[in-house]
Amino acid sequence: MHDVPYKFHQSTNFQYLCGYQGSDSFLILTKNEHLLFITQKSSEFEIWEGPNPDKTTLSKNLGIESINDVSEMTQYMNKLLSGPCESTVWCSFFDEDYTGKIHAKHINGLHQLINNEYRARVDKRLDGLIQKLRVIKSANEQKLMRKACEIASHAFIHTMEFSYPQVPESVLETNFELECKKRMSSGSAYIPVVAGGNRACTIHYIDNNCMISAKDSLVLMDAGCEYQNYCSDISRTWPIIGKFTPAQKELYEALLEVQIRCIDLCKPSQLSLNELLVRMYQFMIKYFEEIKLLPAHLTYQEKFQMVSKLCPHHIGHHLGLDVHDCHLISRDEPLQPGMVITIEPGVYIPLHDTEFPKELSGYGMRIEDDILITQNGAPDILTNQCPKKCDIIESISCKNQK
Ligand SMILES: [Mn+2]
Repeated sequence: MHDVPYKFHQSTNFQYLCGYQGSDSFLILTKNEHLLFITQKSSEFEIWEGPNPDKTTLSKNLGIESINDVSEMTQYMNKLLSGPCESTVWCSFFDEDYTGKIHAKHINGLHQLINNEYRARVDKRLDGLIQKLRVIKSANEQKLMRKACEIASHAFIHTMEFSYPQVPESVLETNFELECKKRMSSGSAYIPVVAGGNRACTIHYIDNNCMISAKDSLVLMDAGCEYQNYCSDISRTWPIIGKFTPAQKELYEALLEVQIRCIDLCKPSQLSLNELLVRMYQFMIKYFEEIKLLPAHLTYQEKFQMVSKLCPHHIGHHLGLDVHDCHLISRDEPLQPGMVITIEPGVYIPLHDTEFPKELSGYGMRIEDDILITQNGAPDILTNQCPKKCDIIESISCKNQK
């Protein structure tokens, strides 16, 4: 669209290192100095976009001594590189196809220096190193994440309470966001999934443009909010008419049992996200067999294959400034205190598949919480204010039946 403003979202690595919210900026950290180079608007643009930040206040707020204009950056780097210091330059902006183009006008000079003259001293793998820091949340980050989880939990309760048959999915989506914003969240952390009936089997269903009918029966919502740049990520499944059918209840309780057992394993240990995934399949075999969802004649191997089809996504991911946080950290890394991960088993029964009970055909369920791994071992469920027990879910979701 021509000439229409859009919201800027700061790069999360940049956010993590300095907290500055403006666009087109560069941060240089050396052993002795911290320098921020920012883009100042012309006075004509200040009328449209608001005043430039006051450099002294900015310096004080960010704890960075030196705030400069972006036009001075190449010159500074030239001086630094040609000086006596021979140390490596670690950089994180040469994602050539993407950042390189966006910032072309600022970094062309720098590009020349780094790709030619000083090439041997440059290492472009800074992102992975920053993620190694980001994956362990500080006490202050934990506080912000707890708040993001609390806000989203309350927004879920209000949205469940508000729901009724013949409500458009988009209205639930908007209701969730409203409840988050009422609590000073900046809004949804990602486009929520609000899926009635069989649409829940489409894992990334984000159209959210259908009416949820009584016949759809269940609604699956996967939503989270951002608070002070930190994300929460929750999934719940509830009956749109306020009561599960006996078959749905049985499946829901089996899935919840799987989720609770997996959360119990979220301790500092040798276990990694990938190992937790295997444990999840094992629990699914146990609890789904108990409710006779899995045909008894199958071998263990076949059962394993079947549960991995019933839940085609991973058990979880890291959570933080990004919803899928620290994607460069391997899912084989053991869990450590300070990590925040999601635990989100789901079960999606294919439509008209005669291998499964007819009354469950086409339904999808997911239960997702955000877990802080703690030093003392007990998993800290940051989203524990969001109800998930069957009877509580029913008592909340039956409140607004028309
Ligand atoms: Mn998630």
